[in-house]
Amino acid sequence: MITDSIVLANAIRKHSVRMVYRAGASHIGGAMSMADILGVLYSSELRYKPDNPQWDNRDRFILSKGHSCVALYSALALCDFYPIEHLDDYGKEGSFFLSHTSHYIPGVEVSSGSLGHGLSMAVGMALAGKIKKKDYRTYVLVGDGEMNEGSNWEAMLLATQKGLNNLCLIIDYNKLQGYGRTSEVLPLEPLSAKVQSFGWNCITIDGHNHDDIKRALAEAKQTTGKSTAIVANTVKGKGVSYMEDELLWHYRSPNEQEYNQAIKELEL
Ligand SMILES: Cc1ncc(C[n+]2csc(CCOP(=O)(O)OP(=O)(O)O)c2C)c(N)n1
Repeated sequence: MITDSIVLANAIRKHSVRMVYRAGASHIGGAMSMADILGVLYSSELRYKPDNPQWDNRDRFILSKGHSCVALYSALALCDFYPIEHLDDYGKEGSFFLSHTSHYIPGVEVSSGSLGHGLSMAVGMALAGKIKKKDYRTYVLVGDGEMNEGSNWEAMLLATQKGLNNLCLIIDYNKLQGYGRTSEVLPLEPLSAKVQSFGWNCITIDGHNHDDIKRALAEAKQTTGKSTAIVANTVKGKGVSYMEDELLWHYRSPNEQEYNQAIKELEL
């Protein structure tokens, strides 16, 4: 169990790069952009029991952008849900560590990867918590490209109708998606104003600043009567110089030399 969010985020980044390199897999850029958010959530924010992943009163966390699963798999291993060596199975034939988030992994609430479904599921979980008078909170992390999916906006309407203040949406706003800049593919701006016009509280932060992330999560907890969205401004590929803000690293897998350089930079 790692209780320092910065230490945890850095470890998540290193394991994520290693997994993607070994498996020859994709999607490292979006894993790196959300590592700090996971670092804060799993070191101090979420309520969970690694030895009892289905504990009824756990906080729920849904990674909706399931293509970035290496970061979540790493966080869960580093927080003792399973041995760290299990990460070596990622992408291997017969392994449950699939290249999109799998609910067969302890600590993973739902399988995801078909974009645009996590927020709807989170609304359901938050609503169930209200109906059952449970005090767990529900968090869902989506990509900015993923916010192009109309289902998200429908889910937001329902959250407002139900007054789900136990629900927190975090948007990993790294400004890049699979095939280009979000501002060019299908712009979201003015994002904060749009979210607020749906009846949500909206907080905009630097998604790599741990104090910012903690403050926003604390404000979300204090908010009454409505759900909170945190628009986290991030950089795709954050932490590795040649990956940062480069569309290429949505799909590309590092070769040996690139891998060694990435690890060197992350160890500085
Ligand atoms: C419904 C659906 N359509 C298309 C895809 C293919 N796809 C995988 S990742 C991706 C881009 C997602 O962009 P974003 O949400 O911004 O993620 P990030 O940049 O954080 O990796 C797309 C289109 C998918 N997984 N699901």
